[in-house]
Amino acid sequence: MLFYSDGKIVSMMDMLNSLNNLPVLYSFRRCPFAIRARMSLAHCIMQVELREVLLRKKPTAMLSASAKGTVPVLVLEDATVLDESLDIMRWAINLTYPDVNDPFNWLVGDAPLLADRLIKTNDSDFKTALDGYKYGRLGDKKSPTDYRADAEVFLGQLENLLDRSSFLLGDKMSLADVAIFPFIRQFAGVDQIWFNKTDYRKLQQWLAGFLHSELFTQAMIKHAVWQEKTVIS
Ligand SMILES: N[C@@H](CCC(=O)N[C@@H](CS)C(=O)NCC(=O)O)C(=O)O
Repeated sequence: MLFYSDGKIVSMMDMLNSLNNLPVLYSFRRCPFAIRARMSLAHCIMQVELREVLLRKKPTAMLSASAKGTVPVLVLEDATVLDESLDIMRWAINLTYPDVNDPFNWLVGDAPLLADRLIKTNDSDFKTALDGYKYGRLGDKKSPTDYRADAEVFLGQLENLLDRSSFLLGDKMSLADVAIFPFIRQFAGVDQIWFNKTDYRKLQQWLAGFLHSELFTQAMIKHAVWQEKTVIS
């Protein structure tokens, strides 16, 4: 059955979603930035209307919410737009646990500077090395193995931290773990045999723990690509 709503023909499911008035998350399943956002939303048991997009054919509704054209994008009920994955993570945690002072310790009260530094290195130097290793660059003087060696600087730092505790900043999972994990997963997947043979034993265990976690399983549930409705004017 189809309904007419806000100038659009919409399906029963869309109608129910709009009545529920959930925040809308534009996402791409494999994107590590979107994975970290979805894991945080799952951790906070936050319901959203997930709109799976194709990066080569981004929906107009997503681009009008955020012109920079990256996922994830979260559009709140009051039309506020969060288009940085870390902002989405922090928003979900602050909203869900405002009075109880971050009971899961995700915002790592005693080590926020280290968390920030790790995430910044992950999102800049490590991400550049990961892309060079995974995709290579045409006409680039550096080979994928050079990029892999660059990436190993960060892997070494993570291994040292994980040698001291089961998660990066202590014995509890924190925002830093969840923010960084999807990128390590992607790195390991480029050449799994090589990664498994390295001496990053603690990092391998940490990665395996996440890959088998309920949080990751939930974040990776498959969604059909969201179809934008035709506006009838
Ligand atoms: N700083 C952004 C980066 C997000 C980002 O770069 N996402 C990639 C996908 S993994 C993207 O949307 N790229 C645009 C494209 O490929 O067209 C964030 O943390 O949300």
